[in-house]
Amino acid sequence: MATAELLAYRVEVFIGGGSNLEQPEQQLRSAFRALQALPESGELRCSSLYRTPPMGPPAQPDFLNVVFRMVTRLAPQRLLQALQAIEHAQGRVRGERWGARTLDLDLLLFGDLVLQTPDLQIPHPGIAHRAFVLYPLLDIAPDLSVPGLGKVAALIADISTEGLVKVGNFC
Ligand code: A4P
Ligand code: MG
Repeated sequence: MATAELLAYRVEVFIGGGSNLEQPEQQLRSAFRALQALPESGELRCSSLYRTPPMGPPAQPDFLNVVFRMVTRLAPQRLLQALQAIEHAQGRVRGERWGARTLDLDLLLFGDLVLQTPDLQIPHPGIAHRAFVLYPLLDIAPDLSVPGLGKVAALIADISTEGLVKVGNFC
């Protein structure tokens, strides 16, 4: 791996997983195994699993959502590439924005990094408005703050939980 793709230190990252096609729970379990196998990364943990109503076009199944936490030395762009490769390996087809998908892996937080580039924004821009991200994040890291936005526990106060169902433990 090129040096520019590796950091000199390990960073705690949070990754949002979502699926609403082709056995969503199995899709998320496969994603978990793929994250476990990433190089230069470890200490993988999961939030509870949630069933969530679709944000976006309404004529699509409910999603299952989970948030993964791990530490990694992969640089942000390298990690994004790895997440997109996992999506691709699980049959992700990029169609309509916010449409149904076998697997979506979003890089939510990368330590306290703030990054605004055309193909990668960290924190993920939707983070503050999405129950399907904030509730799993709170599960896995109750004291977590989002750079520039504050505590997850405070952000959640403004978010409706309508339709959000905690299915149970995931890993
Ligand atoms: N990109 C920029 N920043 C990031 C980041 N932090 N993490 C770019 C991941 N990708 C990032 O993403 C489009 C482009 O975003 C990528 O090429 C990457 O360079 P995509 O995965 O190709 O397209 P998308 O996912 O359809 O679009 P978008 O706008 O990223 O949607 P989201 O925000 O991922 O939302 N409803 C429920 N209930 N649960 C869900 O999980 N997910 C979505 C997708 C919609 N509705 C949902 C859910
Ligand atoms: Mg996405």
